[in-house]
Amino acid sequence: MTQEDLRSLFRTVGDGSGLSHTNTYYEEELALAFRNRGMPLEGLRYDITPTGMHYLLIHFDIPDADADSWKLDIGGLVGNPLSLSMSDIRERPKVTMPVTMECAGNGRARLNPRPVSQPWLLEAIGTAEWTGTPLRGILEDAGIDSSAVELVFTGRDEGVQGGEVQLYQRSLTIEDSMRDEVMLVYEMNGAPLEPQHGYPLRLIVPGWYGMTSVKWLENIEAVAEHFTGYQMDQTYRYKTSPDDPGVPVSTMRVRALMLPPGVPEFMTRTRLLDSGDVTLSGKAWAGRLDVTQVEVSTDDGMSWHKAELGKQVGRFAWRNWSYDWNAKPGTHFLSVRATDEEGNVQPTAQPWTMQGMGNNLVQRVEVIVR
Ligand SMILES: Nc1nc2c(c(=O)[nH]1)N[C@H]1C(S)=C(S)[C@@H](COP(=O)(O)O)O[C@H]1N2
Ligand SMILES: [Mo]
Repeated sequence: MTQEDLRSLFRTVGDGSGLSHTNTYYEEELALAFRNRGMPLEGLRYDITPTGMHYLLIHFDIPDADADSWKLDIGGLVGNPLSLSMSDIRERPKVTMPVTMECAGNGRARLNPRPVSQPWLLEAIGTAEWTGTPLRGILEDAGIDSSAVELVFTGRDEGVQGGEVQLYQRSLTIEDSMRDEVMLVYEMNGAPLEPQHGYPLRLIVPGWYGMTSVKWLENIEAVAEHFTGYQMDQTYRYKTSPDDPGVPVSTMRVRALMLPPGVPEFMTRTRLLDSGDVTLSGKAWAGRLDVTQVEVSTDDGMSWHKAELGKQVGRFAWRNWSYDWNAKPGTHFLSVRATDEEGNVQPTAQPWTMQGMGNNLVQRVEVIVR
């Protein structure tokens, strides 16, 4: 292909006039996007996301923290309140588990109209090997009172959101907190947690969207009523209008992503690929459910073909998929969609909500084959 051919095939124009301008972004969203990086999609090639490529989401600031003086307090409706140091926690039974985590806002910026917030496209995802101790053992030692219905998890980070001064807090029912896989972790990918990922201690709730996995965890309180904090009742809701109380966001919806084939054009990320046989591949996950099917379309969603399911990285981690494609010269739109064991399949029309939560609309990858 000549330079002229490529210039006319790729949408980029020097002044940006060839770029997508269905969305214009506020500078504040850009600032959030710098703070809260995503996983570059080529990171889909790794079963375990390198720590520096795992997505980040931090509502306020990364707090100052020191493992030597850190204390986790467990109180409220418990028979035996505890105050644990990091060495107390490290002495407890140790488990390591790969867990796929996704931000509930992943896909938000692909909605139209776009909810203004952290403008994720598809990259708020990662799979890390987390090391820590099961929460359940600690709860058993604390002796949760039978009158308790939820645990409130409080991080050290403080800020203002929706006009409310708050610490980052989320709650979980006692039943969900007692599940075998829920962990208090102090290592990620074999190294101490980095400051931005919750050093020195965080919660990991496998299968749930990321907001549940409270970082910089300082306090667990057993309470007798549903906790109505900002991050529970004001946000992380599937709401369709301002006065709709909405439904709480919980486990991750089914989704597959494709490792973009070939090489990218600098601005648009449209792919350039040589014609011939190519194996398309990627990862798929479905919260606490299993992925039962992955399908690929190479004709912009007109027809779908079963992909081969590959290795599942862990009970609560994504699984590989692949599909062999004979790429013919021209422009193609590739898509992938997954189905979970309950028959939920990713939508091809946007699941619009006020806060842009749980948008698992299928990915669409533009590819120019030469
Ligand atoms: N204390 C605290 N915990 C938090 C958050 C936060 O802002 N503060 N963000 C949550 C959200 S919305 C997500 S998606 C995950 C992101 O975890 P990561 O940055 O380690 O990927 O952390 C969750 N835990
Ligand atoms: Mo998130």
